[in-house]
Amino acid sequence: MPPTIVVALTSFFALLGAVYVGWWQPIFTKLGDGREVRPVGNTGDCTTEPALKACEKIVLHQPSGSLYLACSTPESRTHWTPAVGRLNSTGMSTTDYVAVYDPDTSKITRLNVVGFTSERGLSLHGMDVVPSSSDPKKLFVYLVNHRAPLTGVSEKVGADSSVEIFSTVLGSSTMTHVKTVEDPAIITPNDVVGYPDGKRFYFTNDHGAKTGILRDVEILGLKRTSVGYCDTDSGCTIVRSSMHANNGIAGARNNDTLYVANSIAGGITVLETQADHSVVLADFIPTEYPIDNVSVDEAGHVWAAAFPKALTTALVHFSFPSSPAPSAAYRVSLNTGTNAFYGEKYKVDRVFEDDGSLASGITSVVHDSQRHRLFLSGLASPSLVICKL
Ligand SMILES: *[C@@H]1O[C@H](CO)[C@@H](O)[C@H](O)[C@H]1NC(C)=O
Ligand SMILES: *[C@@H]1O[C@H](CO)[C@@H](O)[C@H](O)[C@H]1NC(C)=O
Ligand SMILES: CC(=O)N[C@H]1CO[C@H](CO)[C@@H](O)[C@@H]1O
Repeated sequence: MPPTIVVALTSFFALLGAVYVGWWQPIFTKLGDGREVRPVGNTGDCTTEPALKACEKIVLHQPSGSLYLACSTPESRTHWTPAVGRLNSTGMSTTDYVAVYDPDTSKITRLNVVGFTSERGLSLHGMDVVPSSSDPKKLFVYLVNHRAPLTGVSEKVGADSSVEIFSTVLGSSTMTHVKTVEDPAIITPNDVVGYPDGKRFYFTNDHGAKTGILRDVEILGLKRTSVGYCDTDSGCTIVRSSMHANNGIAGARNNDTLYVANSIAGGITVLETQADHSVVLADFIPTEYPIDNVSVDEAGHVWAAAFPKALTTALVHFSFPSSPAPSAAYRVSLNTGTNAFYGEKYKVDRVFEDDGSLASGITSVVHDSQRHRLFLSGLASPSLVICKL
């Protein structure tokens, strides 16, 4: 072999090695390659509710202790989950539903939909449930709806996603459609934070585009995801772009803070909303594991579903929901300890971790700080999990 080729090949493989070690390996490590599951909080008083499967998002109604859940079927999720590039609309469920779960009685109520005439049905994902500012018994339900496209092949054009606003009353068995919000700024919606007026919300786009090659390499660090704001009277705008791997979004009630989860590199971006609905970057809270959906409890703690082994969750569990994926939950609180002086503003505690035999493929965790209950649920999970803390 002529020396120049040897040199060229050697350099090529050296470069490949360097790229692997310098770039890929940290990503794989972050995504759980070689990581051991370190169980915590999973041996106590936990129960499962297998009637509530594949409930991607759970929202606590704090005054009553009831849980609202956006549910589907594990089977449908394997075909149709636009957030993770599953775009076989032939296999999608159009009968996803919002359920209300009363942890005291274990009663499950599936909300019947009233006044929603679209033949394209509901294919649920992110959700928020917000008591109305004028009547606390009235609740607004904001739902991400991943509709199949009206024209074109779903694998090529992606989902035609909208946000649906419904209203319901605490204890009711129905929810009434208020409005469908569709807008060019709603590209790949993941999660929503609604206002108590039933008209306005913030949302995350979890990718930069519905389909395409760039979308597939966003995992390497491309900053193409965003946060948007919609007002049903005046439309939607992107209020922060060039973010990496946005996923769940949560707001503290009566507070201007928004928390956005990074599902690849981990960490929570803290944004402050302004009077004109723009947002400014306030902080970034790093976490060891990639995290998913975030929620804020009554005590102001931020709870995040985390993936000890994101590769198992994404590659195995989302394809074969019956095979378990390890799950974890983080609690983030303001650091009041002495090291707060040295710049550690937040304390991140790993409160729950399980190898998947109790809590599998968890993507959403919610804490009832009054009743000391932790709820865990997942995109394709076999059941809701409830633990006493
Ligand atoms: C899409 O879903 C349908 C219905 O479940 C299924 O029959 C078909 O095999 C799926 N296509 C692919 C490519 O997985
Ligand atoms: C909102 O709540 C968070 C956490 O509880 C706190 O850190 C932040 O300062 C609050 N912001 C405002 C504007 O009250
Ligand atoms: C709102 C919501 O539930 N968002 C994310 C939760 O976790 C799954 C798994 O990664 C994501 O696909 C969702 O987008």
